[in-house]
Amino acid sequence: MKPDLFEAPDYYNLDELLSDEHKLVRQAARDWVKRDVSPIIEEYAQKAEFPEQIISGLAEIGAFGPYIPEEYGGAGLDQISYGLIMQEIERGDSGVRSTASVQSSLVMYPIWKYGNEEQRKKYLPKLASGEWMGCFGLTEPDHGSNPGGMTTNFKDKGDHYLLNGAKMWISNAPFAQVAVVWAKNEEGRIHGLIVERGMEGFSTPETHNKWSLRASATGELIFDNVKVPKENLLPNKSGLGAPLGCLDSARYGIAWGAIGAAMDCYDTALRYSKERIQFGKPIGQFQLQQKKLAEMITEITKAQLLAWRLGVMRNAGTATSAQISMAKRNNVDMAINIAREARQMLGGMGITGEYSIMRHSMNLESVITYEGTHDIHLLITGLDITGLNAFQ
Ligand code: TGC
Ligand code: FAD
Repeated sequence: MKPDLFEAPDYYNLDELLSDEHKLVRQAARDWVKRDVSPIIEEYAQKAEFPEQIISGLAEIGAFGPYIPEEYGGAGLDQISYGLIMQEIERGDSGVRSTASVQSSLVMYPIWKYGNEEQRKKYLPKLASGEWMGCFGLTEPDHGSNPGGMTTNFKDKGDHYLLNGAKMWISNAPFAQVAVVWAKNEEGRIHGLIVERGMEGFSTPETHNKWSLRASATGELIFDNVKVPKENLLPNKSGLGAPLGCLDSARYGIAWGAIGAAMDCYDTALRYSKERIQFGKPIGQFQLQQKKLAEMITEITKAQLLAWRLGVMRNAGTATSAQISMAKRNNVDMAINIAREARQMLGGMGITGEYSIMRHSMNLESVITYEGTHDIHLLITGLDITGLNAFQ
């Protein structure tokens, strides 16, 4: 793969909206990605393997629980810092950002928000340091966009719960020590349970043959009469709103992360357009190529403004779920379109692993599907503005 020459675009001087702390946090993540991710990620994506050696680096840049309080091992940062970290990581690879998103927003967040003090103290510091990795089991083979229909269930057996069912498409599953699993009790109410690797009847087979997020490990979670200790139930929130609350946090991070992937594609195409000579001049001198680049930077700038404003509202605690849906949907769509255009600008070279664009393009096919598909987020906006529910 070519050396990482990335230079971040900032067409509207948005750095003026950031604090010194934001910029420091972003720089640390950017430097780490250049040093520890860019040189190896193509090889790991090609061989469809998660590079486990980067876990400690992710912890060091604060990517595991950026906004979790320091008393639990988190970085105690604000929502904009969290977003900037996701942006920088996804600039390197969406699969690496997935690993961090799941650990932070889908495993640490529910333990912090819905767990009790013993659970927080037991799990959060180890998850923040990367000593333990976690995964989040919501999706099932027959229930993806409609998680409320889940059939994974647990029964009260007096001194423990008995868990049965299966989850599918679970990021980090093949190597996670801890799984936050959503299941229905005997009354059909959804609860979160912390399941640990090693519990009898719990297995995590890996999902192979992915053309997308190849450097992220995906798997199933199988529960065959798993005895879960009663103290592993998350006591402070139940119902579908509990997992959906975690998704709000992860979707917000993705709205920022997608900007990173788009920036990398734009920056690569811009540089290539000045170097590649056809018909005696750089291809960047042709109007059609300039149109692509001009539209890319316009869309990136709009997405940056959307993410920044959402971050301000998240910091104030006023962002709604529907506002988060709009940003996730818009920014991932923006990134996938830019990846496609940038790929064309590189001609044949664009399909090779010499450049990051094709990998981003394939990764973004997962990003536009997970955490709520493109169409599901549109329907969430539709419901919000009309008051009419297309899901019923
Ligand atoms: P609905 O009746 O609308 O809602 C049920 C209850 O939940 C509440 N609620 C929310 N609460 C918090 N945050 C949100 N975003 C919420 N959205 C809804 C709602 O108020 C209600 O509460 P209550 O108290 O009245 O019961 O539910 P529905 O069954 O009609 O479904 C709505 C729908 C379709 C929007 C929802 O199910 C949905 O978002 N579906 C998409 C599923 C999804 O995003 N799955 C993601 C799985 S995890 C993943 O993909 C990780 S990838 C990780 C990586 O690698 O980065
Ligand atoms: P379906 O729900 O079957 O949807 C198929 C199509 O139908 C989509 O186009 C959808 O938009 C459309 N559709 C569905 N309902 C409607 C409707 N009401 N109106 C209009 N169109 C509709 N899940 C986890 O729980 N944890 C994870 O860590 C995780 N990681 C993932 C990693 C990867 C690489 C991938 C690909 C997925 C991951 N997922 C995870 C699952 C992901 O969240 C689901 O794939 C996603 O929610 C969509 O569900 P589905 O694949 O079953 O598609």
